[in-house]
Parts: sequence; C-alpha cells; structure tokens
Amino acid sequence: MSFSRPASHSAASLWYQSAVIYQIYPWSFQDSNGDGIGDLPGIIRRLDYLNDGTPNSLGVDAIWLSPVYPSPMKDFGYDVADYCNIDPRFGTLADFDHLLEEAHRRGIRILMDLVLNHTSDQHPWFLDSRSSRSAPKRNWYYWSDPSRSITGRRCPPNNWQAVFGGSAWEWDEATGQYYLHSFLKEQPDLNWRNPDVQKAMFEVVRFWLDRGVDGFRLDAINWLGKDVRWPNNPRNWKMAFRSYLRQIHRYDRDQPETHEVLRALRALVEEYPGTVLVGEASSDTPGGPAAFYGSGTDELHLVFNFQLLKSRWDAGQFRRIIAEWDAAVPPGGWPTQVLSNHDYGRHCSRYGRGVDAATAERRARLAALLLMTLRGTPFLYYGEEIGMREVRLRYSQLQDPYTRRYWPFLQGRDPCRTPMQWDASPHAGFTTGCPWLPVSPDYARINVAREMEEPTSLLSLYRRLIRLRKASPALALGSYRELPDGPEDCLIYLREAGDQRLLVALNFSSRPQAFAIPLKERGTVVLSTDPSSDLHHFDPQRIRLEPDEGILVQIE
Ligand code: TEU
Ligand code: CA
Repeated sequence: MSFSRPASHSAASLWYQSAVIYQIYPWSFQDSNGDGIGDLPGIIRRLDYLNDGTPNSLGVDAIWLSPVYPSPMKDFGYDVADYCNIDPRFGTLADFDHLLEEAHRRGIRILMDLVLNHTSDQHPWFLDSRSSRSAPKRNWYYWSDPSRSITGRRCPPNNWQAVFGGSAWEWDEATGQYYLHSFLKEQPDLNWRNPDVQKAMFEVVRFWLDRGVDGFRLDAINWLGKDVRWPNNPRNWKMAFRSYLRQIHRYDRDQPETHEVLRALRALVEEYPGTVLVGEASSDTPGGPAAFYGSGTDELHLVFNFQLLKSRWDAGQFRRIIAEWDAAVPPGGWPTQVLSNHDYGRHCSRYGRGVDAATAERRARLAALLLMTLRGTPFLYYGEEIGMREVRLRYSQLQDPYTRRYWPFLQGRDPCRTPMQWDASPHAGFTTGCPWLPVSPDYARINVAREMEEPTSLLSLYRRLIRLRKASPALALGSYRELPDGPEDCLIYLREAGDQRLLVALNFSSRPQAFAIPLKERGTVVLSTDPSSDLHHFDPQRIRLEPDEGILVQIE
C-alpha cells in the first residue's frame, strides 16, 4: 500500500486527479497529551480511521495539514515564525517525520500549508527588517513613509484595508515608517519583488520536499503582488459591513508578478515528480481562480473554487457554477471541488439553515453525493464526513481575532473549528483535558464511533461514495456532461470514461420529482442518498426522486 516519490513524471505523478484529499485543522483533530490542543501524535493515532486499506476506513488518499509551524498563533498558525520547524504545541520535527512515515505506509500523502504572502511579526526576518531602516532585510517587507492630512496629521500611505479589519498599514515608531499587512498587523506582508524573499522561501519548499512531503496548499496566493506606487483602491459602492469589502482590491493584490512567482515555484517542484501545488485564491480575483493554472501546466496543479460553497442551495446556481468551473480549467489543469473548510464553514450548517432537521440531513447526504461524483479532486474538511455542525459560541469562548472583531454580526470562523467528534465519551474522545474550543453539544449523536457502526449513517455514505469513486474511472477521471432536460430543481449529469457511463440525478427540492429524460439506455441504481430507497432499475422515461434525494446510476 505504501508508495515513494515517482522517479520521473508519469501517470503516478497525476495521483492528485483521482485522489480524495482531507483537510485536518491540527488544533482540533486529536489531542494526545491532554492539553486540549490537537497535535501530531494524535493525528498518527487516527491515521487508520483515514485509511487502513480496508473498507472500514474512510479511504482518503491525502491530508492537507493546516499550518503546524512555530507561531504566536495570532491567526492560529497562519502567522509563521519559523518555516522549517514544528510548533511545540503540535510536537517536534521527529513527530512530523513519524507522521509522514506512518501516513506513507498507509498510502496517504501529506500536503503542508505554505503561507507565502506574510510571516509572523515575530519571524526573525521581520525582527531584522524592523530593527532599522538600513537593516539587511528591510526590503523583505513593504515599508512606506506616512502621508499627511491637510492639517499635517500623520496618516497611512493610502486607503488600503486589511482583510481582518482596519488599515492595512501599521505605524512603527522606532523607524518612523508604516509596514503593510493584508491580514492581521501581526502578519506583515513579504515583498515578493525582492529576489532574496523568493530565494529564502524556495529553500523552505526544498526543506519539506527533501523531507518527503508530497506537496503544498498555498495560502492566499493572489495577495502576493502589490502596486508599490501605493495608489488608493477605488471604492466599492455596494453596502458591506466589513471595511475590506467596501473597496475594489485593484492595487493591494492580484498583480502580474504573482504568476511569475508561481511559474518559478512550479519549475522548482517539477524537480520532485509527484509533488502537487493547490492554490487558495479569493473568488473575486480577476480571471477567477482558474487564472492560477496558468497555461495548465506551468503554474498550479489545482486551485480551489469557492463559488459552490458560497452559493445558496439552488440547483440552477449549482448548475451554472459547476459548468463554468469545468470549462474554466485549462487542459493540463484539473478542477477541485470543496464545500467546507476552516474559513467558510461547514456545509451541513450552511444548507441546513432555515429548514427542518430531516431536510438538513437529506441535504447533507445529497451534498456528499454531489461532492464525490463531480469532476475534479474533492476536498473534505475534517468532520464533514460525520455531519459535524457549526457550534454556537459565547463571545468569551471565541479565539479567532476575525471572529471576535465582527461578533455577533458575522458568524466568523471559530464555530466551524471545534474539536473532531470521535465518540460519546467526554469531549467526544478529542481530549482528556479542557478543549481549546468547546465540543459541539451534539457529539453523543454525531460521532465517528456511532456512525461507523450504523450502515445508513452519513459516515457510511461517505465511505461508500469514496470507495465507488476510487473503483470507477468515470467518477475519478471521466468527463462531465450535464443533461439539461430534467426539472429546474434537479441537477442531472453524466460522468463517462471509456465504456463506463454513470448518471447522477440530484433533487435539490423538498418535493418529489417525477420526469423523463431523452436517454435511450436504461440502467441500474448503484446508490441512493435515501436510506429507505429500494430503487434498483432505472428507466429514463420514468425517473422518480424523493424530496432531496440523489441517485447514482450505472448506465447499461
Ligand atoms: O485565507 C485567505 C482568505 O481569503 C480568508 O482569510 C477569508 O477572506 C477570511 O477567512 C474571511 O472569511 C487564508 C487562510 O485560509 C486563512 O485561515 C488565514 O487567516 C488567511 O489566509 C491569512 O493567512
Ligand atoms: Ca495536545
């Protein structure tokens, strides 16, 4: 079952196209030493759950590990103070090597989260940079003189806003200049126009690839370039609660040099066959996230598309987004599919908002069928497979500065970052200590142990879908073709590879749907999301879907 890096570029290098990738938020997956914080030894203990080579396990092929580097944890690891080590909260480099070895032994690959745009303000590079205007690393970050108001008062160089609120410029008294931070003031932006920055960061990439890591999730890539003439951003006249959304981000990100960096990074990882780069770009980046595939083979292998997870639950919206994304990815690139993550929340809560519990449960099952049968690499967020919900928290329980700043007006991010729910023991088996965020009160019902034994549980559905996907070239690598002839509230598509043809029919409505489609061949229903369904024969002239039901059909 284990594997090693391919000797050269071959089909094995394209492993990520048929893989199912699982995001672990290390703070919340499994604590092993009772401090209430997840850690690497804890993840090792849970690898068999992720994939032990038998149908009992979830069957995922790779883990994307949110940052585990030394960090002051102002942004829970996305403020990196040392790119070539492990934060003591999570363990040691030896623990990491052990995790890598144990994962590889099970055929599970590991992607690290690489935060290119900024470091922690406690990183030695920034401590040097801010030490004086003539410091060797002064130009590794963006520094600028203040502007002056008409009354002569000192002001930031321009109107740029930080993603997490307030000006994107922080005054540094010691050297009498401002420095730029697109996110928190504790996350100063690196100056990627400086070749020394690229050189240093590429040494970090080699450090982890030489250790055997299988790739990287690249954080906030469309922020990498800035217009260093510091022009003001134009106003965005749409009403928005956050000051960041009241600007058009024409100059503080999305600059051409980002593509130069990504092409250089791609060239580097090509020296390590089988390495994958998956980029995170904001949905409103010009040209859409697909722009970061470049020609298809000279920038990133995969890029997240957040349109689906930002869309309301509507067949027409989903139909349009899926078709646009499928067409946008250039040949040589490969789509991704994602419905939940550590920033944008859990889809079970999102699609369950405003409907009764039974409908929410049916929608969660339908979303699982959609995610696992679309064309493109599916990314699962830890706990999504058991139907974890977002947790209502009191202000005093909040940890994330972004969530605290906008609470209670915006849901924020802590509610989707609560501990994994393993079983019905105290703290859901996540920790023997006091968890850093509270475990959801529904853990006695929503947990791995209970659902593992329940054949009709959501976990059992995900396990079955992942197995079907891995056994089916049409699902893993086949074409996507929508069949537009069904009801408006239904999404119907074909996945085809060679002589294998699979049809998926999803009823996004809570009404039964009975209809015909102009397909000549009949089929066999392989799976329904409705546990009570005994559907077997499929007749395209007489299709019937129960409310919120989806079916997977093998076409004869
Ligand atoms: O996210 C970038 C990003 O766009 C998100 O910050 C999003 O805008 C925000 O969470 C509001 O929903 C990446 C990481 O995924 C995020 O966790 C980090 O906080 C951020 O970069 C800074 O590194
Ligand atoms: Ca711990």
